Amino acid sequence: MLTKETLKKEIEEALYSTAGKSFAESDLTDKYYALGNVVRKHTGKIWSETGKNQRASKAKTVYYFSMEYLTGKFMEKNLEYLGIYEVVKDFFEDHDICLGDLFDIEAEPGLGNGGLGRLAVAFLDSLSSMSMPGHGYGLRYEKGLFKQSIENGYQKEEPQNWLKEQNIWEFKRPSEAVEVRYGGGIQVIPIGKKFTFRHVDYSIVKAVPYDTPFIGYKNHNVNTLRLWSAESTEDLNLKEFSKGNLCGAFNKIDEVKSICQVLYPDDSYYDGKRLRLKQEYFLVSAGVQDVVRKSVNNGIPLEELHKYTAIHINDTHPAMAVPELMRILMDEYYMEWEQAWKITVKTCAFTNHTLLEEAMEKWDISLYRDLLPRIWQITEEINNRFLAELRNVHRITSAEAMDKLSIIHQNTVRMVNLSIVGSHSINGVAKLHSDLLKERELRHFYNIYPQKFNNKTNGIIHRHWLLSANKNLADLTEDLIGPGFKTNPIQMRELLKHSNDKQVLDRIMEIKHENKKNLSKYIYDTTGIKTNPHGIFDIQAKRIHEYKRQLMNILHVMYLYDKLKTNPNMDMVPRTFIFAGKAAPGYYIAKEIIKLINTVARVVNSDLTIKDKLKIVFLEDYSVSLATKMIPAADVSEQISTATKEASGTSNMKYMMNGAITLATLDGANIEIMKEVGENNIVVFGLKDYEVYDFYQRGNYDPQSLYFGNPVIKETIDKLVNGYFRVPYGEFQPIYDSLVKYGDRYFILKDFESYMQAQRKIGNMYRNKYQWAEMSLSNTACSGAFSSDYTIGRYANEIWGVKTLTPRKD
Ligand code: 26Q
Repeated sequence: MLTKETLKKEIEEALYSTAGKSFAESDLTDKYYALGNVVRKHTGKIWSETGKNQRASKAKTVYYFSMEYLTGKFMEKNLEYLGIYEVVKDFFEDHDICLGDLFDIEAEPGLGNGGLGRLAVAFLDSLSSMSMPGHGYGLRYEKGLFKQSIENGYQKEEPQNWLKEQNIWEFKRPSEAVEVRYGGGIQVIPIGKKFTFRHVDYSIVKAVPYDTPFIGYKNHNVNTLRLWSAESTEDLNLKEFSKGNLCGAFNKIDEVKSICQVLYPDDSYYDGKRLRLKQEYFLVSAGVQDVVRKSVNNGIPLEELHKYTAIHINDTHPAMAVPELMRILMDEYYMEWEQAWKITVKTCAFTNHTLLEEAMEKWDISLYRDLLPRIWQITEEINNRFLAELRNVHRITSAEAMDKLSIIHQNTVRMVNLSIVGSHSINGVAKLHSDLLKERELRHFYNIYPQKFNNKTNGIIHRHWLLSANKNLADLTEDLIGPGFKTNPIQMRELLKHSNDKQVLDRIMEIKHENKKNLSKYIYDTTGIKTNPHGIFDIQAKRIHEYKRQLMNILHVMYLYDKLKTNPNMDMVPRTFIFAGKAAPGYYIAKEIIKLINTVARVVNSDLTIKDKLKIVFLEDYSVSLATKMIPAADVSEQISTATKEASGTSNMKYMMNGAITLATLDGANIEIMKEVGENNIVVFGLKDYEVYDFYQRGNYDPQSLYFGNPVIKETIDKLVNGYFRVPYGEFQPIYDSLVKYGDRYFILKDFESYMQAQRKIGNMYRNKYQWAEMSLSNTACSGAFSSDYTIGRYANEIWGVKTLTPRKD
C-alpha cells in the first residue's frame, strides 16, 4: 500500500531528478513528469515480474499485430489500474491541485483512425487485466492522425505532433533492434537436389522497439505494447557528404525516416501507395523476427512454435506476417516448405473488419515484387500450392470459383485471400457481419474451409467507459448491486431489479443531467454555443463516412427546423444535435458533409425565432478524450449506418453502457444490442440487410421516385441547392447529386421516412421521465455483455489457446 507520506517522498525525489526543483518551485508540468516517473517506478517491478513469469511458464502467448492503436492518455488509467488513484488525488488536493489539470498536460497519442485501433487497445487492456500473456506490435508514428479544426465550416488538417514533448510511458530498447530488408533480388543457390534462396543487394532499415507497459486492472500484471521506429543503419552517406552533396548525404536517412513519419488517415478506402506497403512490411518483419527470436531464446522448438505462440492479424494490414513467418522458418532455420506451412497456418489467425469493397487491400504485383522480392516469391508459391489444393483436394472445377479464391488476381495480390489461406481462423466482428462473410462476400472460402470461420463480437473496456468516464453512474451501480460488476460486468444485469424504484430512476436522471451540464459547459467554452441540458442530447460521433449517414441526421435536423419555422410554438422537447468526427483528407463528399452540418448549425443556432428549441453543435478534433466527455452525456445514440455496411461498431456499446437510448438500424452489433436490452428499450428503423442486398441484386432502387413522390423529402433536399443556406452557388450540389443523380448509394432517401418516425417516437418517449429513465437503466444493466473481457475470453479460448496465468509476486 502506497501511503501519502511515501508518495510525497517519491514525488519530491522524482522532482529533484527530473526537474532539479523542489515541490514548491515546480510548476504543473514538472509535477506531471515527476508523477509519471513515480508511476514508471511502480510499474517497472511488476512488468519485470510478469515477463519472468510468462517466460518461465512457457505459457502460450498471443502477439497482436495492428497498424493502429488508439490508446488514449495513460496517466489516469495507470493510477487507477495500479490502485493508487485515490492516494495521489488526496495528496494533490492537499496542495490545491486538481488531478484533472495534471492529466490535461499529457499529449494523446492518435495512433489510429477509429474503431479498429481502439479495439486493439481494448484487447490489450483485457488481456492484461485477465492476466493473459498477450502483447501488441505496432508502429511508432511520429505524427498520429491529423489534428482537425473547423474554419469557416470546413475541416482543416494539421499534423498531430504527439511526441513534441517527452513521452514518459515509452521505454526505448535499442539493444533489441532488428533489421528489415527492402528491394534487391533473389539468388537461387542449388544445394544437392534442393535450393536455397539468397536475398542480395537489399537495403536495410533498422527497426528499433519502444515498449509501453500495459497495466492490468489491479491484478499485478503488466503486458507490453511494442511500437517499432525506423532508423537508418548509417548515420549519413559519408561519400556524398565529403563531396559536399549535403542533400544526397541525408537523402537515405530521410527515406528511412519517412516509414514511421505518419499514420495514413484513411479508414475505409484502400489506396495502393508504396509507402503504406513499406510500413506494413516494416511492422510485420520486425514483429515476426522478434517473435521467433524470443521463442528461440526461451528454448521453444520452432517445430512446435504454434503450441507456444499465436500471431493475430488485425485486418489485412499485417497479412504479410504469413509469408514473413514462412521466410524466416525456411531461409533462416532451414525448414522444409510443408513443415513451415503447417506451423504458419496453425500460428496465424485473422480478423476481418469490413465488407466494403473499396476498403479491400490489393497490392500491385510490380510494386510488391520490387519492394519485397522474397515475400513475393513465397506469396506466389503459397498461391500455386493453394490452387493445386483447390483442384486436387477440393475438386473445384468452376473457373468462377477459382477466380474468386486465387490470392493473385489480375496483377494484384489480394490480402484477404492471403490472410484466409495462411490462417487457421478467420472471424468477423459482429454476428451479422460474420454471417455475411460466410454467406456472401467470402462464401467461396467458407465452402472449402467452413471450420476456419467464426464470429467474435467486438467489445469495449467497461473500466474506461463506465468506471472512469461515468464515476457517478458506476458509484450508483456499486451502491445498488455491490462491487462485483467491476471485475465481472455481466453482473450489471442485477440493476434490472431496481427498474421500478423511483428513487433510483430519479438518481439516474440526475446523473445524466450532471453529465449533460458538464458537456454543455465544454460546448460553450469551445464553441460559444449555449445548449439546454434539460432537453435531449442526441449525439453522432464517429468518422465521417457516407455509409454512416451523418447526412441523413442533418437532413432530419433541416426538416425539424423547417417545421419550427412554420410553427414556432410547436410543442417539442428542446433538442441538441451534437456531431463530431474526422473526414479522411482526400474524401471530398465527407468534408462537404462537415461543411453542411456547420452551415445548418450557423443558421439554426442564430435564429431567435425558434426559441432555443433546436441547437446544432459540431465538436472539432474528436479523440478518445473527447469521446470520454461526450458519451456519458448522451440521451440518444445515433447508430444509423446503412444495413450491412458497419461491420460492428463499438461506440454503440459505449453509449448503451452510459444509459443512452440507441436509435439504430439493424446493422453490425446494433442487432445484438437489441437482443440484450430488448426491443422496448431501443428504437430501430430502416432497411434490413436482406432488403439492401435485394435492391443490389435487382438493381431497382430508384431514389428519384422518392424525391419526386414525397414533398417532405423534396423540400428538405432542395434546400441544399436553392440558396436557402446562403452559401456560394453550387456548394452542396455534389451532396444533392449523390442523392438524386447518382443513385443514393446508401439509401438515405429510402430510410428517411422511417428515420423521421423513429425520431418522433424518441421525442414522445422523452416526455415520460420515468419511462425514459427505466429504459436508460435497462441499457446500462444489459451492456455488461459487451465488455471486451468476454470478447477476449472467447478469442483466447476458441482461437488462440491462451490461458490466464496467475501472477506471481517474487
Ligand atoms: C488500409 C490501407 C491503406 C490505408 C489505410 C487502410 C485502413 C486503415 C484503417 C483501412 C481500414 C482502417 C480501419 C477500419 C476500421 O476502423 N474499421 C472498423 O473496425 C471496427 C472494429 O472492428 C468496427 O466496429 C467498425 O464497424 C469498422 O468500420
